[in-house]
Amino acid sequence: MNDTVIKPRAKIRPKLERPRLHKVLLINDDYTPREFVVAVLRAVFRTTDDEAYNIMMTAHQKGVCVVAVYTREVAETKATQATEAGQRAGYPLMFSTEPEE
Ligand code: TYC
Repeated sequence: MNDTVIKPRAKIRPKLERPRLHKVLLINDDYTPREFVVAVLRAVFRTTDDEAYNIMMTAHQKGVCVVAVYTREVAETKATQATEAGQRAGYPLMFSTEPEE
């Protein structure tokens, strides 16, 4: 006789935390031409011309503007690429990242 009872096992579904998102910030400076900032925003962050212009003007007027939020790796890569584009052109254009909340 085989009295082994096989209980249906509940699916194991560990609760996974969503990865924290990081903001990419555009910092104003007095030297980088406006059109250059717009071009970098379009190329690296894939914004439209209007979005890029509004982000650039917000940083220009307030000193800093949030460009977008991504997972940490993507945020850091894009901030570095965008900052390096400015450096290659001889401008002090600066992007940084910070974790959200
Ligand atoms: N302030 C710059 C100028 O007047 C333009 C600019 C805007 C530069 C935003 C950087 O993050 C920036 N030419």
